Amino acid sequence: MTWWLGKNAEALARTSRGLLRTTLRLESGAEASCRRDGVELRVRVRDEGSRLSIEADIVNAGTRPTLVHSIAPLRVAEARSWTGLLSGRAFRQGWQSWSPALSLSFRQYDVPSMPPVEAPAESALPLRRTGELRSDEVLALTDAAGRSLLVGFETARRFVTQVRADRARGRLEAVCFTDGVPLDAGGTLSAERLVLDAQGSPLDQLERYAEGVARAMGARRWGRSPSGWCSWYYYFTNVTEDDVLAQLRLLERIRRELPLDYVQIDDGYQAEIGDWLTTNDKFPRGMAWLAREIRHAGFRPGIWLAPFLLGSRSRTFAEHPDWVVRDAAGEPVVAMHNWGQPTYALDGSRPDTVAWVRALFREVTDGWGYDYVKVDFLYGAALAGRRADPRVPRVEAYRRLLSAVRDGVGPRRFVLGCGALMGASVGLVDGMRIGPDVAPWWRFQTKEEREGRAPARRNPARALATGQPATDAAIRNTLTRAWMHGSLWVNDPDCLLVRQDRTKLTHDEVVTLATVIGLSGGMTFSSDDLTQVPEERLALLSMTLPPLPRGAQSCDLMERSFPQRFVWRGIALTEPAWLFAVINWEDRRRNLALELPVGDWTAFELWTRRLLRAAGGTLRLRAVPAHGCRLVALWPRADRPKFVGSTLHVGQGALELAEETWDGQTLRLKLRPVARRRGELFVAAPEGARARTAYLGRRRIALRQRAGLVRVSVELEGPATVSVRFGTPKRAQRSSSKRP
Ligand code: 9PG
Repeated sequence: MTWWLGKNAEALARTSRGLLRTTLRLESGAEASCRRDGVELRVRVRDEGSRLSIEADIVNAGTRPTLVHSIAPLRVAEARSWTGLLSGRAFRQGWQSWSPALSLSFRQYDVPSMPPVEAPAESALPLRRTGELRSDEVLALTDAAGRSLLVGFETARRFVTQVRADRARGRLEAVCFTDGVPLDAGGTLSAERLVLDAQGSPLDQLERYAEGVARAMGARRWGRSPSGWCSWYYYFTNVTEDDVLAQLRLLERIRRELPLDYVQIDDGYQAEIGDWLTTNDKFPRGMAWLAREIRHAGFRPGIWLAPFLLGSRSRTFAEHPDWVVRDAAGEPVVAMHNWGQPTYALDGSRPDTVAWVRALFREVTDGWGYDYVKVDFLYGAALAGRRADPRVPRVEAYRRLLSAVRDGVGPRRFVLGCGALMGASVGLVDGMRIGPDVAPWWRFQTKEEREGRAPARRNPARALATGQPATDAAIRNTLTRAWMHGSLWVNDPDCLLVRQDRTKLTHDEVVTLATVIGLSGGMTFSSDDLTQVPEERLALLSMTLPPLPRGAQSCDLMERSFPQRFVWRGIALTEPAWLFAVINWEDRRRNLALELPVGDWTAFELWTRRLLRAAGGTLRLRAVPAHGCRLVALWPRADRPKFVGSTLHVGQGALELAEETWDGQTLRLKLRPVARRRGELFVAAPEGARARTAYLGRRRIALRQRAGLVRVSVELEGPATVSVRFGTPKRAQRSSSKRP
């Protein structure tokens, strides 16, 4: 591996004894050190297969304690040989669930993140220049020549980290913010481990990075993503016990079509933020009773808490004012103004707060009976400020509290992190919200815009900028953080809203949301009043259930801030070889093109129910509606009739098709319904082949054929075989594809 980063690499540290600085050779086995006033910076470079890792320690060899402010295991300045990378594009993200994650060009301004999604570093000043991009934990760079480089911290046990690139200075820097923790004489403090990867595409590098973080941090592996219903996006804080019961009654009736695992009560049951075990009067029979009702109906109970926040009005805060993080003046640090009050952050350096969190979650799970906890607004515990024990840096304080959640919940129940730190949550959560909230509208608007008091601004940079609730931003992060899914945790793309009441989302926007959540393989939660949702919209939800066993990736992650192509790869004969979601982000209808992988394909588009013809390796997708999408299934071209898709599941065969056989005359499709029972199957017929009859089991069913596409409507009670008999074209051939 050539480390063309050049000769100008250094490592630096800021301590109370001053700045330590040493040059560093970027090759395996290299070591460097420097010393100042009894304090030493030691750096080691190691070969990790296709990557290099850099470990940096501060050793206090003196006789007095020192304070350690930051360690930069890598800074490269004026590296002329690679500055090309700083004129390409970079993938950047923020430190927590809601933070924007996207690629930007060095000609753009970085996204102006606002609290609570702002970059956490002490020097997170507003950026005033273009060409200066910052990313929390990991930055991936790529240039026009096709070179790429990932720089990322593989651990997040104690410290907040950031990677920064500055085109004007030709500088790249990876910094670990050590919060000024004291280091005693004789002590050692290690920075989080940094890795560099220059092999393959940025997406390869990000996937490898996720695997590295997963190994280093002991990621949990849940398996198939959970599904469920969540109260938040319809009822918000007004949710009542009766609302939940009404959903339960409906869910019991339609559980075959909507086989959801969990019914999750969100924000709105608690007496106060911090007073979790006291229920408000909208839940008169209490949360243990409701958990039993949910379980009795055949679902597993889930519940929301913001366990690291204390509302200023809460009894817990009144009784324990010393439990919160404070600023230099001794005032509580405000984690967020919400729920009509300031909320403060729990101090995780204290044994009593950690014990309180553990006991709280034991009660919610073992006591009340909840099997799933959505723990929200977690970033609060990692805010800068004064903690009781100054030796505990903020990420460590965060992890102590999150470990207490895990201890209380136990190893087998599901923990969903939300508003949560990314790397620092790995190994402690099963699922992770990886984007801003969805919303019953497409794009973020200010209050004035929503109320029609200001004209809507069309500047897309604004949509980039915020972690505020908006469906476009939620979808964007689902695409841009897809590489985390299955490695670090299961991704939570947030809820799928399909309703027609209380929403401004158009039909096309709902279809895009369903398609992206469906292909993501991530958690699939509904959050509507399902009693009000018309049948054809329930069908959209049903088509995403259960979640696919594997996730899709954004192949144009580094080309656009809002990726247009989300790609899922099939591995079995009953799966499409490829599934492509192609999204129109523009506000007007557009023709889009999809470049196909090399091969000879039959392409079926689900939402327009059409076979598409490739011209020169490109598919033309005509008149894709504003904010709409197309879902294209590619199958190896066959000279016989062939299943190409269905409206039973977005996976287009991946789940519902068990086996396909062709005996020269009849195509037999063995189906195993997973959720949706009533739908259409699509079969591509070669030239001249004419479908004559179709049967569902022994019962004759109607079929339609237009040009090369045969359509049959089915309603399945259970596993069943659909047979379509063809009037034989002259030269019938025998072939079949069976699962081994
Ligand atoms: C409950 C909600 C839901 C939701 C969570 C979280 O002000 N903010 O920036 C802000 C961001 C997200 C947010 C609330 C406020 O939503 O993501 O699913 O559980 O809390 O209050």
